[in-house]
Amino acid sequence: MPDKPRILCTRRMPPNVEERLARDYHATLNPEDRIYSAQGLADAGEGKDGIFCAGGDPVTAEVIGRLPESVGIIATYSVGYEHVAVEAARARGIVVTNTPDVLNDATADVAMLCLLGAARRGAEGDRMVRAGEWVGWDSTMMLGVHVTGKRLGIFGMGRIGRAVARRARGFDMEVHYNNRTRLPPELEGDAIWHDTVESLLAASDFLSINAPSTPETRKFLDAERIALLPDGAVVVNTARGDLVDDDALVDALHSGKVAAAGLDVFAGEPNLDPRYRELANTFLLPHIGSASHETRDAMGYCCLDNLDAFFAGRPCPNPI
Ligand code: 8YV
Repeated sequence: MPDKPRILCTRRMPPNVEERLARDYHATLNPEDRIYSAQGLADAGEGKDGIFCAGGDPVTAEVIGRLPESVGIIATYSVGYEHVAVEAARARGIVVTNTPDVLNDATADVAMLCLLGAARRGAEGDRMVRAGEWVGWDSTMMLGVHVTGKRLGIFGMGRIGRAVARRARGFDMEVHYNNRTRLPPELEGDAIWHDTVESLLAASDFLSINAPSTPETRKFLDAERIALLPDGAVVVNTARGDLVDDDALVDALHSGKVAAAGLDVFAGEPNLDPRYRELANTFLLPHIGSASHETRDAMGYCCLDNLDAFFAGRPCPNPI
């Protein structure tokens, strides 16, 4: 290895992050923010010691198989890592790290934005004002779903789910959750545990999806499960789009079974199912859960801390 490890950074990063990366490493940056194909990524990995990648990059088993022996670490600038073939990396002795914790608050804030935006018709109101269609007060104009006192079901009570729960308590919501395992009392607080998804859904006037995308969770919210929600429920997704069966949710939004949906993530994003755009009862954001200045810097520093530890021969703080 030359004097400094050689790092491929697959995406343009915030200036503070690129500065530290360029200072401490032989960094191959991506100022034009080109999106790497699998082939391009494997080619660009030639002669590198580490990969600094991001969500959506195709870090497939094939790409990992083509990386040179010198690559010892893949640090993903994301908490989710479904885009990285972790088992293939492990088989080659490549360490994979992610960025947990630093984005809990920012993502939970956006979950509340989606929850409120959907319930209180934020996008419709904004469109009305901008279009000059707001003609005056009316006692039944733009009535939405009341939030206070309602039950919020959280599917996936990990660090982000718990940050959503903290915020929801501030809105006087009753928090319910389903998780693979019940939380210890100090983390559970007054949240009500459900041992099945089905039981959680039946108690979810609002449903917030906060679980990772895994073979078990994909399309978990399908027509059968939507039928279990109380009529007029509000669905919020800030986790991954593929946890939702789009046909089922679009049907439910049309019928009113689901009163509104606040979505920050979509299957196939940015090419989301176009029917969401046509529905008045959707509040749609372009996957900005972690997009605050502080959080995006912190995510970058987290990747860099993992790289620094790895190349110093220390254990990485966030191995997967
Ligand atoms: C990122 C995310 O914006 O961390 C995640 O898993 O979904 C987002 O915070 C994105 O994946 C960037 O890598």
